[in-house]
Amino acid sequence: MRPLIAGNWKMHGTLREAVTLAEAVRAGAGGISAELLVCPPAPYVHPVAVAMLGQPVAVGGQDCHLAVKGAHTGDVAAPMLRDCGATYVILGHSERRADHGETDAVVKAKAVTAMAHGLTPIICVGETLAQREAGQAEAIVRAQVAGSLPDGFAAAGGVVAYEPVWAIGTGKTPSEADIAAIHATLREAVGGTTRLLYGGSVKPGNAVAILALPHVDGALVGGASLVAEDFLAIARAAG
Ligand code: G2H
Repeated sequence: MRPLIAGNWKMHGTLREAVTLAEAVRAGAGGISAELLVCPPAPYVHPVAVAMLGQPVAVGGQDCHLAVKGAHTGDVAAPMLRDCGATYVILGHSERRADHGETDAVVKAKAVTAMAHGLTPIICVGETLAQREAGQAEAIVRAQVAGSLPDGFAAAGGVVAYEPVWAIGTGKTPSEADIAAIHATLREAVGGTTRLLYGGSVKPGNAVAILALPHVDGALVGGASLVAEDFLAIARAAG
């Protein structure tokens, strides 16, 4: 299946920097066979989508509310993201689960809303260091998948990202064997058509090896996605 290389810009940058980064990704996207996606902070989704108009780079949100509208100060609704040009949304990132107490049930409800409003969800799962050291990594991701993915997820093209919490922004990554083991577990859980991304300290230097692993169908890239050349180098590593 066609790999997906997604950039999660998290809460970084000015508007000017976001548009400059988008333009640099756009300029380098020619000839890359992987599908490219950038997920800017919510206020920058529309200007980045405008910068990507007519280009082979998709734009996504980093979260959406489970309701489509209402009294939810500070939140962003799925139809708003779609209206601003997004076609994907990251859901259940461990930073959302930790900072906002998002449970599997909340993530699942958000995914239902996202899918109903034309957004492809990218649902994140992953274990903490304590859970890995306790030998629970596979059981944790299995439980998160069972609890977070709604009916119809595969048919809607939903994507799952395995992001071990202890590898996020730390420069540490699991061994290739450990990534392969979790991805094999995920493949068994979600079936053959769902793209499985690896995320957590993906850099140009480790991307070739990670993206070559079985059942790794792309990457969710944080820090390295803020540098266009690094993001594009990772995308080229997807083959
Ligand atoms: C994991 C990843 C992107 P980073 O959160 O979602 O971030 O590549 O900085 O570890």
